[in-house]
Amino acid sequence: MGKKLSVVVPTFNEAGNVAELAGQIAKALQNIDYNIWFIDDSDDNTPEVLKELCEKDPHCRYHHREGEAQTGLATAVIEGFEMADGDFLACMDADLQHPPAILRPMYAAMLSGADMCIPSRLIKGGSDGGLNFVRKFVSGTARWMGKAALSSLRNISDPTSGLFMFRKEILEGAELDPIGWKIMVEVLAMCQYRLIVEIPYEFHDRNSGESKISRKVTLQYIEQLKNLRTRGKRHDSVIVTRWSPEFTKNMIEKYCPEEKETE
Ligand SMILES: Nc1nc2c(ncn2[C@@H]2O[C@H](COP(=O)(O)OP(=O)(O)OP(=O)(O)O)[C@@H](O)[C@H]2O)c(=O)[nH]1
Ligand SMILES: [Mg+2]
Repeated sequence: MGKKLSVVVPTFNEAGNVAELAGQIAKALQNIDYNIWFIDDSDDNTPEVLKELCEKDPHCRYHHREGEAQTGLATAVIEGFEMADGDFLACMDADLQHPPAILRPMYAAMLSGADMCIPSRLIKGGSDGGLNFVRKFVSGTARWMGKAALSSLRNISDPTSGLFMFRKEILEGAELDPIGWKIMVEVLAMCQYRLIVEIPYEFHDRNSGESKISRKVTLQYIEQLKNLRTRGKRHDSVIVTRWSPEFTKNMIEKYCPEEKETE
């Protein structure tokens, strides 16, 4: 029996990216049961573009939020996790910095028994897509701070990105607090899980549209880490496994082989 995958995509003014993203996800997830949940806070024409996309592509759903008490990236992702009906849930940015093709090996990792799959730019076969020095420094500092503050992040090579997949059940009973930008940090600290698989991936430049990251985000991250130091669960018996690119290919072949083209 196939497991269903729901990909949650938070969107803020991503009109130029969502159709391309949905198309690339469809290609990546051929013969896999999946849907995409766009949770949108845009103030441009993205909702109209999403409406049109959802009418055309039966895998897509969207929820546009307006006048809700809290908007923002974290509440969007958590709301998406609550609405989505997959056995496995994934979180992915809309701007194609996370290549959709990675969803297939992530799904294979989940079928192989992982509770969570965390792609990494920083292990053999991965790449940060040539980030400039400032971006590298900011992202390295965020990782270092996270690992210093929270033991649950220490064995994970790339714990601060917005790209991950997990079994829906790990959310049961976990109190996720929607502040800040780093939802995976929240999940790693607050949920219970045993096996994490890391697979390499290549990060890309934003496809179109603008970055929404701001100075406020840094302050919220520090607040989130302080908060999780007291709220976070203990994770004594977690196993983190790293797959090489070759092993990843074999696991796709074993768990979710791509359809061979027939004449
Ligand atoms: N629903 C919702 N989504 C948001 C919000 N802010 C950002 N996003 C989405 O969250 C994802 C990550 O935001 P980005 O601006 O790409 O942040 P980033 O990747 O850290 O920064 P860049 O590397 O500059 O792109 C994108 O899909 C955004 O559209 C928000 O307030 N609400
Ligand atoms: Mg981005």
